[in-house]
Amino acid sequence: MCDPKTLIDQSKYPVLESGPARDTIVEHVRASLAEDGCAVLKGFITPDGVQTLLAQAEGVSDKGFKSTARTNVYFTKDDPSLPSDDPRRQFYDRSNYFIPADNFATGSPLRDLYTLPALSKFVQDCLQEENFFPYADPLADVIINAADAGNGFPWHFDTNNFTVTLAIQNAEHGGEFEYAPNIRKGSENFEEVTKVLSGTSDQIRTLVLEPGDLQLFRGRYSLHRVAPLAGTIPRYVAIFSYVEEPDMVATPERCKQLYGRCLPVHYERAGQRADTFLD
Ligand SMILES: O=C(O)CCC(=O)C(=O)O
Ligand SMILES: [Fe+2]
Repeated sequence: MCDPKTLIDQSKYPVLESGPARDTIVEHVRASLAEDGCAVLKGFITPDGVQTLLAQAEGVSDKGFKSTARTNVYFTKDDPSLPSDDPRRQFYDRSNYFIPADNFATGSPLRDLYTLPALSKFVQDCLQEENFFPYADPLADVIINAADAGNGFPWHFDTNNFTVTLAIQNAEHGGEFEYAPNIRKGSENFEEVTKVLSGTSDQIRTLVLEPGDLQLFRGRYSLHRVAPLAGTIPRYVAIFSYVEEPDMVATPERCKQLYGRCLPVHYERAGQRADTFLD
């Protein structure tokens, strides 16, 4: 068992204790988030810390759920009543898959980092969210987004307000994080979504995240993707989820879609019995 604090480069990011240095970093992150909904803390995790997290990711790399289902930008089902060129009707393959949270036990580096109270407090202060709780979903609170050669994680809007990601390993080629900041603020803006999908938008920003970088991102309003990637090295990014209410878990439908399975808690919360649940 390692002390999760030692994974963080505290000389560069003294964020676990209050003081002027922490305040400066919080201000910087808030300014970036206000500007385009995204902030990156380069080298937040030390090189040794990255190796520790990579070893953990590699140990469970076969536990991901590789869904063959094609997804649209909104994670919704096809609606044949809409015109065929509507962005809601554009579906894409993906080569990413999630390694569910129950592969990251208490006492393991990734979960201990996620549950480090001072780190959660720092993230909350940066996001300026009054209602802020760790996700209570045992399959989804802290996961790894893994991607093999292929399409990556195609363009989408997140269904949650904010996401915290930690880059662990890059692919050999590609896998950049691309986003069109705030194009959904105010309206659905299907016109700009269509431009992004067809590669004609001039609003796309590209980030090359390095292992150890921490990213805070408001993905509900900014269309984003993990660009296609190539080579034999998988891309690994840890995703820390926080929500606005305590004790929240995903719906059984969402769980099945992302992880290929559910736990009793998902059915119970949905008021269903596991043996009678039909998807
Ligand atoms: O892997 C990433 O960098 C981002 C993943 C993402 O967009 C998501 O999980 O919603
Ligand atoms: Fe996303």
